[in-house]
Amino acid sequence: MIKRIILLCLFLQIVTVKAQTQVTSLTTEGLTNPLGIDNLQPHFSWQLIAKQRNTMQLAYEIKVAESETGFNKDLLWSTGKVISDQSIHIPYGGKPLEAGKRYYWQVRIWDNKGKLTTWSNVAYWQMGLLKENDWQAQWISPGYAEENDRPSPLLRKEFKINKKVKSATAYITAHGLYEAQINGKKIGDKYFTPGWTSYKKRLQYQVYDVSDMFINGNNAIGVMLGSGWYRGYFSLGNFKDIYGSDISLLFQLNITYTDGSTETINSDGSWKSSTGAVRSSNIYAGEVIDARLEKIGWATPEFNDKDWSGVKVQSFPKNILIGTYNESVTRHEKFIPKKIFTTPKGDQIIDFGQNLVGWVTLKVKGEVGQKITVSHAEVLDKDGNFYTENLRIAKAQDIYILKGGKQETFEPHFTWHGFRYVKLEGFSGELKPEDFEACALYSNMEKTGSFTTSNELINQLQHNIEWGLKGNFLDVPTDCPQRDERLGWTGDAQVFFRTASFLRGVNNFFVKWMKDLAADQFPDGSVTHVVPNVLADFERGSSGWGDAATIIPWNMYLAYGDKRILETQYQSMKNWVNYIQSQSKNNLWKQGRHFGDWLFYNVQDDLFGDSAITNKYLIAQCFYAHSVQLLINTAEVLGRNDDVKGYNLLLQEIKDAFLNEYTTANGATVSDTQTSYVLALHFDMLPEKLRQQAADRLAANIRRYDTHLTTGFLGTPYLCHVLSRFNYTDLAFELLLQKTYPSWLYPVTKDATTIWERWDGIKPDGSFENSDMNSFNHYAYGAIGDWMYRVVAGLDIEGDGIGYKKIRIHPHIGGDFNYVSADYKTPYGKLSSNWKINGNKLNLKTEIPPNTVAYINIPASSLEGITESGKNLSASKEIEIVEKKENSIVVKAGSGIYEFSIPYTMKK
Ligand code: RAM
Repeated sequence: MIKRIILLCLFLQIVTVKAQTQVTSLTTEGLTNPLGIDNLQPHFSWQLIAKQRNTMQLAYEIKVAESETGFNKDLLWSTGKVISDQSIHIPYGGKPLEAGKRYYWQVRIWDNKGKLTTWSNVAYWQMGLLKENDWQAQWISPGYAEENDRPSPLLRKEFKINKKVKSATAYITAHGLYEAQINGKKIGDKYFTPGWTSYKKRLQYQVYDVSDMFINGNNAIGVMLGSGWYRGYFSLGNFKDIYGSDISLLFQLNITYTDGSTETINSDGSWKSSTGAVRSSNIYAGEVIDARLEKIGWATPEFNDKDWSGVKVQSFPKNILIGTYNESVTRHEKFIPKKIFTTPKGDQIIDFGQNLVGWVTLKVKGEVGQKITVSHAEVLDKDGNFYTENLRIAKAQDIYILKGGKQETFEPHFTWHGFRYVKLEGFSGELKPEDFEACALYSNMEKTGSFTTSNELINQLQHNIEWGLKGNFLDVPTDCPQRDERLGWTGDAQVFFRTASFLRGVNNFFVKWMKDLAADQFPDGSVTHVVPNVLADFERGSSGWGDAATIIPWNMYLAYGDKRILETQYQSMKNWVNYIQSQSKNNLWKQGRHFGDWLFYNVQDDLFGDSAITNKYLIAQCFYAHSVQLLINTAEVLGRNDDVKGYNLLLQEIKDAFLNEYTTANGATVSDTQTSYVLALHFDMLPEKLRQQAADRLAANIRRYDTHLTTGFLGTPYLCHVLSRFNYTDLAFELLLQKTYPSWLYPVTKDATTIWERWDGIKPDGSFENSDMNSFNHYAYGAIGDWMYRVVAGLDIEGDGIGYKKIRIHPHIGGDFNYVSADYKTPYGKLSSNWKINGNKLNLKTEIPPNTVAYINIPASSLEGITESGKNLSASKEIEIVEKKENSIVVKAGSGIYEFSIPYTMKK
């Protein structure tokens, strides 16, 4: 009996604890338990789980300790109770932090229900190396004379361990790329490390917890290097040695034993070097592996390296070394062959069913010296043959030479390919599906969004947008992943940023890239076309491209609510604006080379009559104003009042100049294209009284093209937003659902599994666009994703509620959709909007994260008949009715799940 009572009490306790608010998802610098933080004031964030609706944080308390169990003594930081609803980006404010040390933290909060939560689980972070002389390791390069093809160097070191290891941390970076092992096992799960930055100014190192990788007695470290971005053949023109001709390693291993003593194993003159199976490796060309030359066991202690060369100690700088905050590239989805077949030309092909970025792992059994060639392609031509012309000079070929005898497994190390199909040469006998697996590789950012609807083509479009991101977020945001390019084009990145932020947690990814943008910015303020910059000096200063300097930081701030991005980028933003100003005369930016509305609809066959050419300087003027506006917004947030004043005056002059130069007295733009109206309206270039007429002209223009878009890279992202803003959402839906060229769905009807560079990469007759520039994995046009999340599902930020502290939920019912279901992980937790037409009812289900408030726009003109969770809305105590508009009722609600049922009449 007593037992039962105790059990019941325990049960009740669990139930009440569960019903209470809990603190969860602790992150440091946006990462879960990160290693290698070199910022002395790391930022903390957490989320709340609350069963009760309308839960807010009123106060918090943070404790930081030196050990996981040390929270009752010797705290480094204890905030005490801080009255604040801030739960993201709280800077550390305790005792100074030391290099290499691990710190532990916990938080509890007081909620608005009068409850104090229990302490959260313990989270930790570990500091990186903070000063140049925290690095005891020396830069080393192979000691042998390199061959022309530059086989991948192997570097090794043996050492003894006689005591019990308590903890061990490895700090690694390279000139080139590295793959490191301890005792024959790969360290960590990352690829293409140390990642790509503006190497001469900023070189990342990675930090690994290797405590469990040692054995008692002899141990070995083995590191293989690849040329990669640093010195491999790369960039437009396929140059080598862009950052230097050396290939080098910096490796430091700090071991702490259980007896408290420490030891450091460093890269230094005692290491050995040689080459192995990887005979050459370049990003575009692919990799050549000769298994006959494999040094079996080279990274294990049993290996005999007496024939190996020594190493060269180098004096490369260590003061440019920085910690890594962006999520490194890791392995993701695996694909098995969908189809194996022979083409009309007689090639043996595997179709993996998805245009992906990564490589194929294959198993093969054959003769010694047998050569296997794996070529990659995104598409087949209209006759069904393997098509690689659009890769330009990128060979994209992996070549394997067999050792023979037993089954062998191959995959490359320091290259990647963009492909759906592979062509296989050199196999004897039939290809067996189980011997081939394609693996996608991309930066390991958290998935944050999903979007599904009742329309399968739109779902495929979403899928394609997501794969555009997966294929092109490989440490830097690239334009394309397959041809001899793969560069961080600034224009592409800025147009896609907002969409990307819905799909993945891209904050750290872009914090890094924006720092490279600033690092490579020219002294005159101009921004390079690609970041990190590997093009000629004159390749800079284009409108719509350089504006990545202002557009991305501002939008990062909106999405993630971290002011630091504005602080760190402010000078870069200002320099860009000042650069434009220096290029302008009478406030008109009318010089320089600009890409304009890149890849807009261009008539070849006079389908609709007109090519949609928008004057490049008209575009430049619009982006000039936009960048100035974003600089003003930023200056306001940072309290730089002089700049706010000065740039506001400038903005007015820029807009006046625009009106004089690019609009007629009746309010038409001189180019009279969709893009010209879209930019003029989206960036508020026109006075209030001219706006609706301009929107009407835009709508008429779209109708003139038989309800087709004609926009290129710069107009496309804002097209539907502008239509929605000026009461043309129905037309925006028509454009979205348009299936014929040019449209978003046209490629979907052509079996696309990614977003194409051009609206007509494959033409209606099945032939290809010009192979000089015809990527089938280019995310820019995927920027429509933003409108789908923000307008169709209606998930947005309300007013000044940056980081989604205040949320607007404003779904738009339209198109042929019966339902739309979207969710998005905000910094505060899950936000969702699901709407569904159910006969004469519209059901709207939405989830609002704790510690936020939402303004929900219910599509109805009166409260009559509207229920929430089965009760009359007007009777609800939890939901406040804020505003009744003509076609919507705005209600305010706190966190929780809400289910509205709204009377609905189908539109005719
Ligand atoms: C192409 C790139 C990129 C674009 C530039 C202007 O080479 O693919 O998408 O931004 O040109």
